[in-house]
Amino acid sequence: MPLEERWPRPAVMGVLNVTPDSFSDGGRFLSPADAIEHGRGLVAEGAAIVDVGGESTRPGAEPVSAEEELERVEPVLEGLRGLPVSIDTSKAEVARRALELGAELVNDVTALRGDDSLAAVVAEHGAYLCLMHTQGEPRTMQADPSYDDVVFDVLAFLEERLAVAVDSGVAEERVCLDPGIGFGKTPDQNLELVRRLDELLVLGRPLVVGLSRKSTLGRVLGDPAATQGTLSASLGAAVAAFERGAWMFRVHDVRESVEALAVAAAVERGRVSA
Ligand code: HH2
Repeated sequence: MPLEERWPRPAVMGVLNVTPDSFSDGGRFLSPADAIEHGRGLVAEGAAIVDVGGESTRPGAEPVSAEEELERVEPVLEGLRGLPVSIDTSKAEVARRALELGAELVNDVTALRGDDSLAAVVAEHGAYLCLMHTQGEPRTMQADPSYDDVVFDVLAFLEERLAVAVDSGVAEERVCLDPGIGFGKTPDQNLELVRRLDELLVLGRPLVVGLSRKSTLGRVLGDPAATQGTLSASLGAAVAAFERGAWMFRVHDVRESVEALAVAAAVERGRVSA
């Protein structure tokens, strides 16, 4: 089934970080029982899919081994069996185990550049795949981001990575693309990407955006040292991205995001119900 049918727009992807160091919720769901309860709650609040991640990708984060990542995510995936789940990983070994445990989508922030074996694992399982743009590695990506034109550069990158995925046997109808807000971009570059998000629609694939609580939102509200954005700023950003064609929204605050996007979608339709 094409991704657009599996998760109709606007689809909310709830974040479930099983990490000690994620920038907005690190350490909160390290115990499997807490993480499972939180994940179930996200679905109850209207998440179309829960994105389980065992490695932080925030600026400055240190990489973790596949063993450590698996140790964090396996019990959580077991506890969420039967619910729609994605695995936020760039490692083939972690993705394989997650797909065996029922995950449907692999969310790879390296867009298949982190592990040569990942594309084959996705293809073999007929899984869905999210390819995200980033410039540089998490440890250093905010040091000096530079682009000719951030939107053109991101577009060219995603086009190339989509071709790589398809050449590796991943069905194009199962791929979604993400400009990677906050990944090797200045606040102004992030805003430019959202402003011109519709230009990425030429790629013909659903667009995922992760703006939730990101520091650019705090900068907009006047704090030059902000490391996080607020809930209300996140909702404003999600609606702005929706109006420019975004399909899936990776968020921490599911209920509020579902409600905000339901209204944005109703306005787009000009009708209460679909
Ligand atoms: N952002 C983060 C992590 N994964 N995946 C996609 N597709 N798009 C994103 O924008 C994105 C992502 C970073 O946010 P968070 O999960 O809150 O922090 P951390 O990476 O530290 O876990």
